[in-house]
Amino acid sequence: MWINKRVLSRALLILLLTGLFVPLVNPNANQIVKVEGQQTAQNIFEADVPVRGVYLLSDDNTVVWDDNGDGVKEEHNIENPLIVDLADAGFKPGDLIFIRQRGRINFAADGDYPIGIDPSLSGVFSSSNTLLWDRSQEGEVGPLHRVPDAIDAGIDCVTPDTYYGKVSTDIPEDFGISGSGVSIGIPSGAAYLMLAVVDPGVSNNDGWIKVTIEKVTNEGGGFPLEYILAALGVVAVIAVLLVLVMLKRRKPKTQSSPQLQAS
Ligand SMILES: [Ca+2]
Ligand SMILES: [Ca+2]
Ligand SMILES: [Ca+2]
Repeated sequence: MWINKRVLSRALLILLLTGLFVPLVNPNANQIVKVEGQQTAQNIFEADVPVRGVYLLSDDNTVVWDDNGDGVKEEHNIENPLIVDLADAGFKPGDLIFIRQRGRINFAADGDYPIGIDPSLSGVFSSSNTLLWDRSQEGEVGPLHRVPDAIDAGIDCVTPDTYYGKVSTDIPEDFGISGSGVSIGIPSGAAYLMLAVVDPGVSNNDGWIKVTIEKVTNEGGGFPLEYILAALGVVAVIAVLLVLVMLKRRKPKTQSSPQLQAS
């Protein structure tokens, strides 16, 4: 009878664990984003982040390498960052959004350098999509505040000085996106979000980066769905373990009763 209980409880545990962790592995398994740079029915926006894009002051150099194997080297320069029109993407000030980056980037396609996986990004909200391209300083695209309508949000991402010019690029309004992503509230007045890779020199970058922006739907919570599922999973596992412990404790009771009678 007890063995049956043990088998039953173990089976129950396995069922619960597999059932609980399937959504943890991929909570958006049914929410496949089909169109790049567009809003989906589930309010997930996905777009490419140009690997040579930058919204900060930057070196203005040209880097050449053969990126298509035809023996002819192509020129590469700094580019525009990803500029997300928040309203078009389905977001508005006051929304809590979860931004996640993934990608594979060669930070120095003209030389030997380790490949970066899911590289860190920085982002800045702005009331306009204005990005300044001031080339009055030799070898540099400025000014320091290239996003003149930047709106402060989140914890400041301290960005590195330029690689060649050794000039400070840091502005106080931007925030970092690294690791498994970041939750951030869209500040009042924001109409655009600019996103770019964190790198002292972007003109020699090759590879790809994709970003997803998801509206966090839980009201007043402030935690992404994944964290809630994980918390529920942990609670359920603890509950199952408690049941197992209770079942095990019953064993000596039933076995000790004949001994008591014998003595
Ligand atoms: Ca080529
Ligand atoms: Ca680089
Ligand atoms: Ca900064």
